[in-house]
Amino acid sequence: MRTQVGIIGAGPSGLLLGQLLSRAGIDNVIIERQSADYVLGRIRAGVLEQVTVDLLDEAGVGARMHLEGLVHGGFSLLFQGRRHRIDLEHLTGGKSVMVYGQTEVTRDLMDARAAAGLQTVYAAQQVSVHGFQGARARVCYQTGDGAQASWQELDCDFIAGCDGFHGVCRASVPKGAITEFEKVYPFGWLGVLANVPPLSHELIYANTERGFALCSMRSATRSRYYVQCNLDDSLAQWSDETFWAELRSRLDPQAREQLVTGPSIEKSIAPLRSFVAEPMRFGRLFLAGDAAHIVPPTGAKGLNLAATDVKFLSAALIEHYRGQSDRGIDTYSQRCLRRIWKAERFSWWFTSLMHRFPDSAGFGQKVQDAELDYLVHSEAASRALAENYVGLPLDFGEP
Ligand code: FAS
Ligand code: PHB
Repeated sequence: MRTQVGIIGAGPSGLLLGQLLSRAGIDNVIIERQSADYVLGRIRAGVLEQVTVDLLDEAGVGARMHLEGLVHGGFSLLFQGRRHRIDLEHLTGGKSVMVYGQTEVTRDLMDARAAAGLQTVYAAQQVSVHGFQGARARVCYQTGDGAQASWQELDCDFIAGCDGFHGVCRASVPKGAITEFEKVYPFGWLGVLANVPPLSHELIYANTERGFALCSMRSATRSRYYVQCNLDDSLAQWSDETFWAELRSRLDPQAREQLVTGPSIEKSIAPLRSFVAEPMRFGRLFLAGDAAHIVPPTGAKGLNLAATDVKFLSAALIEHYRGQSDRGIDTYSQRCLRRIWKAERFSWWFTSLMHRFPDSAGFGQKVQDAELDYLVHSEAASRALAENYVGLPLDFGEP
């Protein structure tokens, strides 16, 4: 089989890239190791920057997002029993964020791909990538199982590694050709999805003596909550009752009053890490999204960074195939990394500010308390938080 761009991974990065390339007439095939239902079953991001909203519109998949998504002009910080609203619209000259779950983004992209009759191979096994440093790249994989198993080979001009943190593409780059930067945090997030109305119309980020909590949502009838938990916690320790009691203990009195509890429809524990792999291009292989970087979810940057990688990569490949130039391809990695490192910094800063660290009692805690107090009483400090939260302009800092 042959295509112009072989895309590994049918998460938001791979699906969005496939959609943008197809709309520009560039042939592509997506190879995904899980089933479509499995991909849709992963509950992840919830907040989209305007850059991501615009890109989904450009990809022709924004209709349901504008119908069902929730535009948020602010959020609150809760600490020492009091809430402080960060007025995004005022602080950023009118910008906002869109609350629309990653699951729905993925579903919209999958539906558009199917409607266009584009090829996606689900449940592909033993995927491997070859030849990307040479004249032609290829992807090998197995379909079917048992007696029906058969090996397939996909010849392509380029491979887009959209296969997430645990994917095969970054792992296939020679060790000496790639540098990895990593910070692992000493706690995780326990997340619960429940069909209950959100306790507040906007998100609440809480820093309390018992740890971090986040009150988010997916719609007016579906809520998403998180509490900071120990890295070695297991889901077996967290019954719904235990979770609701712990969340309640991390809220202010008014929020406790408004909290509606109910059975969880999804519950998961995610470790938190900051990670960047440099560079992001290796001959005919490009890394995009979580395959190249991870941020702690505090700043809601993961999915949004993936979207801007895809924006730069799709533009570069379109420019190449239109015979205009290879400047986009040659500058892809450095353009992405400028934005990625600013988002890594913000996500690390916001995570450090809002979580309780086991080894930072005493002086460290007093400094954290002082920074929170300063942040909500300084318009300049709040503006810095707000402009990073809504997403820096794509050309920020460019000469
Ligand atoms: P993804 O990991 O979403 O997709 C990669 C795809 O590649 C997967 O479908 C995988 O099955 C496939 N794949 C992997 N190996 C393969 C192989 N060898 N062959 C073929 N396919 C392969 N971001 C936020 O902004 N807010 C959040 O709250 C948030 N919560 C998160 C919670 C968790 C547990 C995780 C892991 C991430 C979270 N993120 C969050 C970040 C997340 O939203 C990512 O940024 C987003 O999924 C990135 O999308 P992709 O780059 O497409 O990677
Ligand atoms: C979510 O709704 O899942 C969400 C929202 C904001 C974050 C992280 C997760 O910072």
